[in-house]
Amino acid sequence: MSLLQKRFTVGDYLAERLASIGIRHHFVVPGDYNLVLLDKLQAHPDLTEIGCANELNCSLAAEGYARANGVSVCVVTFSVGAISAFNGTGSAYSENLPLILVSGGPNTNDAGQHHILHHTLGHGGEYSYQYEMAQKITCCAVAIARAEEAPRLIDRAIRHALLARKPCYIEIPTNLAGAACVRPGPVSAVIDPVVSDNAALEAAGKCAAEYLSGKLKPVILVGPKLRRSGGAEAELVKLAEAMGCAVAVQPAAKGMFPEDHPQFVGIFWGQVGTGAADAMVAWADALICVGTVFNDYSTVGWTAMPDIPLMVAEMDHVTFPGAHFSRVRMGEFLASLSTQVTKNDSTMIEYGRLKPDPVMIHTASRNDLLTRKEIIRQVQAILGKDTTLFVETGDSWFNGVQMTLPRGAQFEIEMQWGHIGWSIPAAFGYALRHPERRTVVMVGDGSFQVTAQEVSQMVRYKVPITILLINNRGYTIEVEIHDGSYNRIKNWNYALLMEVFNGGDGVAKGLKADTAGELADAIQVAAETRDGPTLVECTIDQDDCSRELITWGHFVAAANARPPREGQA
Ligand code: DPX
Ligand code: MG
Repeated sequence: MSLLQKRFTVGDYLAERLASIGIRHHFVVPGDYNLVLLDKLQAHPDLTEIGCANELNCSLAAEGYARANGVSVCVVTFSVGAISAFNGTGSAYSENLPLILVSGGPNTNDAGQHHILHHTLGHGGEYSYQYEMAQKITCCAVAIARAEEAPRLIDRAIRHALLARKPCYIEIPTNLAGAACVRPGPVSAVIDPVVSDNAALEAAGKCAAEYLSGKLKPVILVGPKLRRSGGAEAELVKLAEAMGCAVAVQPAAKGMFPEDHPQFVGIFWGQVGTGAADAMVAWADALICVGTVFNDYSTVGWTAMPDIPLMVAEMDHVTFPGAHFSRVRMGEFLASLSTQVTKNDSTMIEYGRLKPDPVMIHTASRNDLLTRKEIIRQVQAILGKDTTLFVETGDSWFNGVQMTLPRGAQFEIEMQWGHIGWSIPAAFGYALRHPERRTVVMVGDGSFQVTAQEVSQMVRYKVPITILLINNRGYTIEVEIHDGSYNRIKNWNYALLMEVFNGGDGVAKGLKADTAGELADAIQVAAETRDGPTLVECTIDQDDCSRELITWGHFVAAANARPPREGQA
């Protein structure tokens, strides 16, 4: 029977829409409220189902997939599943990723009959709480109550998510997934972008000229929303080259401006940044901020907040001191600005003077006990144009940010949400979409324990991720912010865990590196293992943490400890 002759259902409608917007893998955990829906998604020839170990991991795997693919989907069951998946949905919201969270829901007859249902809070007939919760953490939440409404609501949620670069929520009752439904119209109605308003674009350009006029030391500061805004990276390089000025990059945007570009002056992260970024931003008399996020972490506890009037280009608007322009697309704005600016290399001349000398890197001998610095040295050596480096919350942030990315290398970090354990499922989701790249994860022992089960899906789907698990026996970043016995954790035999996950038919490798030579050998094994993950437990001393982490920790602790202002306590 051809697809056209087949009876079409709500589940088929969703499947068709997901496939047509570019979804190739859908992440799922089954439950009786979503089983019919899963059958429909499975039946679509362009969709591959990826089972996850739990819904937290499922949502974080989808979060990582959205980083690679631009959009993702996570399908879970009611409450017991969805409420766990809200965490990864929150990550997608704060990291600006369109993740489509789909939850099965109770049979439509049950609400009216005031039934008490399993997987619910137990109030007879009151099941809207999940939809109401989802409204807070998505840009558009829809709960389908009648099959006839499904096309309109599904299209509305997906379009909102794609335009806002935020997650959306779609609830489909268990008895509607298989209900008859019309077929979808052209996908352009859902995916076509909104273009700039010409008058606003022109006015913003004039305002930019005014902002830059007379400025001798303009600097560009790149933030993580540059990539999330979709396709403005090339325009940014064009603008930078037209201006000839210094370009500094926020830590969460590392890699969004090429680090081998002569105008790259380092990661702007206050006292823990790289190159001469901090000095250049402090010296600037005009700062063009592109997709920047100034939060307590990126400003090192508010100590690195630029204090001059800013020009801020966002995904769909631009603001200046004293003026705001809505519906100005970032890419279009940067492109038009690059045609009107004049070249001024004064900041690059200054950078030439401030630029730190290259550091002499000590190479450890094979038998030397492993150190954090030696791990960085060895990881730096494997970064190539096809590598994507995931760095987990913890000292891995600071170690990763210190590295130099060769052209083409990608860097993924979750600095706004900062959920420990994110990197394992997120790297899994990412690598499924980018099998041609080498995905490397740097993750601490504490983070790994949160989502370790998802390594078993890497084994199951034969995904060759290299996991460098840095075992410093505890929550070291927390030690630096505020120490207590709660920062110690139970040690595991991490390498042996891979045998558990292999379960007789997997081929993943688990290795332990106590010395520099053992790490070099393990990295070699990881490079040769193409049909499953390699986990390398890198043991380091408990006190072996970066200078940057300690410095940053002190400032963040001070920001956390500010006493309530008068009248607040
Ligand atoms: C916590 C953090 O071992 O890394 O390098 O030892 O710090 P380091 P680990 O992975 O430990 C991580 C730990 C406990 N943060 O130091 S960063 C609080 C926290 C969080 N996310 C969630 N729960 C607690 N960030 C989900
Ligand atoms: Mg640790």
